[in-house]
Amino acid sequence: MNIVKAYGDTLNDGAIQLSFTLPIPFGGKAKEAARLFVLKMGFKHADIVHSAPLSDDFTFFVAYAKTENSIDYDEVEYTEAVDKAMSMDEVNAFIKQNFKRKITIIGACTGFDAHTVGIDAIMNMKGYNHHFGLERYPMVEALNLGAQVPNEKLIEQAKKVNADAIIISQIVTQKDAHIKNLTNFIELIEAEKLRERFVFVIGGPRISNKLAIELGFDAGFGPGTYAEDVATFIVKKMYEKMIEK
Ligand code: B12
Repeated sequence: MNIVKAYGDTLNDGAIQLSFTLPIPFGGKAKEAARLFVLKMGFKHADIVHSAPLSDDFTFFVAYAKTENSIDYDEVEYTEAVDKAMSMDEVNAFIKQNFKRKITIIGACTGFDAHTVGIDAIMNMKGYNHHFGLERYPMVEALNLGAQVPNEKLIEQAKKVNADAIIISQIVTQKDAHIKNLTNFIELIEAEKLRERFVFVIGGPRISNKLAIELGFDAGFGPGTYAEDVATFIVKKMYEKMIEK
């Protein structure tokens, strides 16, 4: 057993920070309402440490609160898609050695989602936060279709270019739009019996490896992902599939 509690400034003090918005006008009464609201959630102490009007009728709050709750860390089950990412050079060497050809990765932000920055961070030449994107990898043919790409179009293009992996970005999660869209994608793939043909990876701020696997994808990546994480997963998965054959 490894029981852990939230840490504020003393081990096991149970202190946490919450932020939320209430549809009430800014002011002292609003702060008190917010404090009582936090206590109602079961927290022991609550302080509203910041509040600001968002409009005439909406106020944003930050609260510090304390909870007695704890978690047995040893009981938590979670597997990362990649334990240790290879560098760009290592990925290229792995591809040369094991596949003896360039691999093709096609990606898009699909459905109605218009956010391109996430998929660009992974695919564009310049990459993100000093980590080059897949276009920079000499042994990777990276095709970025951009945003608002229908699932059908991504699948059609993937078949056309004979891709090895399909990678999808989903940023908008309102009303579970990402789950609905990703489920639709997998249904299309299964209907066309393409599940074994490609490696499937998804990413976005609310995507976890666990969610990806539940939805039928091979792996999922969240915030702070770099191209080398995705590339490492893809080449290892391709290798695994190759030796299974
Ligand atoms: C920039 C931005 C926009 C720009 C997008 C410009 C563009 N060309 O992309 C514009 C102004 C167009 C925009 C529009 C909208 N936006 Co906007 N936007 C943002 C903002 C501020 C930043 C997003 C971003 O670029 N992050 C930086 C990148 C690098 O991070 P990332 O996307 O998380 O990507 C990383 C990981 O998630 C992961 N990843 C992402 N994709 C993939 C894919 C793969 C395969 C892998 C492996 C990894 C991976 O790796 C990346 C790098 O580490 C966010 C708020 C925020 N601070 O996040 C809101 C936000 C995403 N937008 C939001 C909303 C609501 C909208 C609109 C619906 C607003 C409106 N009512 O019109 C529209 C979208 C319309 C549509 N049809 O999609 C909400 C989404 C809320 C939700 N939970 O669904 C947010 C969170 C703002 C908010 N708090 O309300 N937006």
